[in-house]
Amino acid sequence: MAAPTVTLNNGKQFPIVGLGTWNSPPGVVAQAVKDAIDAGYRHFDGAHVYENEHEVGEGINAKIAEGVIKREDVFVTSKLWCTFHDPKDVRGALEHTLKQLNLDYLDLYLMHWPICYQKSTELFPKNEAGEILHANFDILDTYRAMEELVDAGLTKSIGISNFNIKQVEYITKNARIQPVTNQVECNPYLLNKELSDFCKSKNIVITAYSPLGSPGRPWATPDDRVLLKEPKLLEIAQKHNKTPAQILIRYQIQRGHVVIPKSVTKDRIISNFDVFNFTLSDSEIKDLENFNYTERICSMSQDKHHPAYPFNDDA
Ligand code: NAP
Ligand code: SBI
Repeated sequence: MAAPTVTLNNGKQFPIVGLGTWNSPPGVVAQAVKDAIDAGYRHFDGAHVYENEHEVGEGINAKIAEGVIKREDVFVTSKLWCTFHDPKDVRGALEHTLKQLNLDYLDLYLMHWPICYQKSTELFPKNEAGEILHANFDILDTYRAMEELVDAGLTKSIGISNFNIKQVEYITKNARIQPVTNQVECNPYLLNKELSDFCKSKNIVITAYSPLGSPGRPWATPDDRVLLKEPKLLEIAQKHNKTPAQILIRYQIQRGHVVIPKSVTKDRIISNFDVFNFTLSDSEIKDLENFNYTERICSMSQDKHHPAYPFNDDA
C-alpha cells in the first residue's frame, strides 16, 4: 500500500505516519529504518541531537541501493539543534546533518526548539555550576536563515517544533516561506487542542510526537502513569482487535495530525503502520480525551528561564 499523505501548504506530500528515531540506538536503528521501509513507511523523523543520523542515512541509502525506493520516494526530516541558532551557523548545521545522512537534500528541516544555547561541541553546554549556557537569538532571525536553505535547494520545506501559539504567530506573520508543520508533543495526556486549532487555521499541519506516551524516555520512573496501559485504551483496542499503540496512532490521524511513533522492534514497526483500515468512533475519541491527566513528557524544564521557553503559559 502506498503511504498515505497529507498535502502541505507548499503543495508537497507529507506521509501521515513516520518513524521516530529519538533513543533509537546506533547498531540498531539502520535495521529499524530498513524494516520500516519494507513495511511501507516513507517518512523518517530524525535530528542532530539524536546522535544517530549516520545510521538513519545508512538504512535509507541501503534501500535506495537495493532498488526498493528512490530518494524522491522518502520524506526525510531533521532538526536544527539549539546550539546552532546563530544565523551564521544554520547552513553549516544542515550541511553537517546531510553529510551524516549521506544525502544531498532534506525534505524538511525544523527548528527543534525556540530556545537556544551558546555554540558548542556539547549538545547541552553548561557552566561550572552545571547551568545551561543559553544564547538569545531571535527565532525569526534563525528562521530567516532557514528560509535561505530552501532557496539553496538544501531542504524542500522548513518548519518549527515546540513553538507555542504566540511563537507560531510571530513566524507566520513575518516569514517569507511559511512553516509547513509545527512538531509538538501530542497524545491523550497532552491534547494540545488550542495549538492544534490555531495551526490548522494557518494551514500548518501538526506533527504529533511522543504519541505513545514515550514509555522509553530516559527520565521515566516506576511511579509514572503509563498511557499504553490505560484500561479504557485497552478496552477500545480489544473492541477493534487492534493494539493500544495502533489506537493511539489512529487517534492522531483522525485529528488530522501527522504522527511519528518510534520503535526499533520489527513487529511493532509493522503493526504501528497498520492503522489505515479502521475508524475510531466519536465516543471512543471522547473516552481517550477524558483520561483527566495532563503530563508533559518533554518539558525541557532546565530552560524555563530562557526568554523563548514555550511552556510558561501552561497551567
Ligand atoms: P513514542 O513514539 O511515544 O514511544 C516510543 C516508545 O514506545 C519506545 O520505547 C518503543 O519501544 C515503544 N513502542 C513503540 N511501539 C510500540 C508498541 N506497538 N507497543 C508497545 N510499545 C511500543 O515516543 P518518542 O520517541 O518520544 O516520540 C516519537 C518520536 O517523536 C521520537 O522518536 C522523535 O523522532 C520525535 N520527538 C520529537 C521531539 C521534539 O522535540 N521535536 C520530542 C520527542 C520526540 P521500542 O523502540 O523498544 O519498540
Ligand atoms: C535528546 F537527544 C536529549 C534530550 C531531549 O529532551 C527533550 C526531548 C528530546 C528533544 O529535544 N527531541 C526529542 O526527540 N527528544 C531530547 C532529545
